[in-house]
Amino acid sequence: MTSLLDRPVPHRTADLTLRRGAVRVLLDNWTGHSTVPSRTLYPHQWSWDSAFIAIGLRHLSVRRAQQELETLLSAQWTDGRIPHIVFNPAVPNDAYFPSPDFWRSSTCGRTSGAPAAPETSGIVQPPVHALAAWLVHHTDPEESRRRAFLNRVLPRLTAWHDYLLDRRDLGGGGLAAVIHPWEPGMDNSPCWDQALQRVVPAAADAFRRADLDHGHPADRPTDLDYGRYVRLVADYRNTGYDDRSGRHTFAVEDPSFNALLIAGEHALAAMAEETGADPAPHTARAEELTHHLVTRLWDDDAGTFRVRDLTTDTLVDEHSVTGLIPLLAPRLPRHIVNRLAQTLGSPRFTAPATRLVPSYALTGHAFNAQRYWRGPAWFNTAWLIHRGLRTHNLHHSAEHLRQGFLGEAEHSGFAEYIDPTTGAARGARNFSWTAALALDLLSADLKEPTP
Ligand code: 9WN
Repeated sequence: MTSLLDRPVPHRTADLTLRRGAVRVLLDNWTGHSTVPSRTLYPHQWSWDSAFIAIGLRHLSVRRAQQELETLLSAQWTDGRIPHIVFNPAVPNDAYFPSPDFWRSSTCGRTSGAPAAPETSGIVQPPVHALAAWLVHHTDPEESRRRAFLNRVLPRLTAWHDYLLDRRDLGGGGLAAVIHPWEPGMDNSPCWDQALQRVVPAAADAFRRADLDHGHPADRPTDLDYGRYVRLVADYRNTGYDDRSGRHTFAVEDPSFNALLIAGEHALAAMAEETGADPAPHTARAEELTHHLVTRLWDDDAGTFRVRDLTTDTLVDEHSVTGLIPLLAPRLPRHIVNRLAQTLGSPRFTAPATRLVPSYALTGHAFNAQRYWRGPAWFNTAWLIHRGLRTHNLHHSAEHLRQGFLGEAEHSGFAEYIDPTTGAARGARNFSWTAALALDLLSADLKEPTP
């Protein structure tokens, strides 16, 4: 343990304090084979959290970062899906809702390929994993080759992307759809409001929220939101988590989710090349996905990518951080990059009290400075936008964001999110991806290749 804390990296005292704090969070939240997002609010393993966490952990221990990803991948279903939660059997059922006995993956998910153990959720989260695996490999290629890390994870990551592109192309336009607001990872974003209106909420007495034992009600989704989340899970579960059952009350194409898939395909191409396989299918897929993303979700008048509601086949008229994250896509046309950079610097997303990017436009009708994904600024989306800015050589803006990120991560006690109007920390503290990504922005080799 001490050896991890004592690795030399930054020289400035402030950087050293930040690094020590971040390492402490990651050590405290490590369970022995993976990392919980938060000891209180989220006591299991989450999918996209683990990818972000591995990106930070690699600076402490490449072995531990590999293990983080491989623990998650060991819960993959045979249809290729990576579940959004892998439950720790040692944690009591009432510590988090929905608990394993609500999802019932090992029984209800059996025909879709859920493992007999561990218990998992049945939905997914954004595909950050291939990018994470490539970055972990790149940190110490020799160690990675010695342990055949890429040879083990590449087939699983490929199956994951195949699942998304085959089973989840619900709109038939070549993009992956999400079928629950938890899937894009931005649970109560105003982008889902229109589609959620069609969902009949489960009765309030049919479930008990555990999040309010730890989180403030003003910071969290409402009871009405939860009623709808529960209904959507129960309906999907009752089809055996079958994507081909044909009936999805909620189905949308999310720009950020698909941009991560594009970045992931580029990462798979790099990994294929490294292992002597053919990268061309992945490069081709990345190109196609970029084309579909622009064709289906780009709104040139608004200067942002939009969410497409598949029930009405229309673009959702909201400005959210999800519309800016496609900056990650390396082959995005230059005029779109320029428009996105403009939108990012506009009053919609330039907050008075944070350099991070608000989750929803400050000027939007549904803006709420405290409530989760309806305004607060998050560290993982800032990291993604930082990476996107660097990908397109917008180094000045990237550095501005990076400096803000590091200062705010430390001052907030590695908060889950920030009120963009006051700069106050909100949600959980000692939050794993905030610590991990701070460590990454402190330690990352800025020459690191963009796959
Ligand atoms: C539901 C774990 C997860 C993140 C999500 C974030 C939140 C869960 C919840 O916490 O979602 O998956 O219970 O609110 O929205 O992005 O992965 O940190």
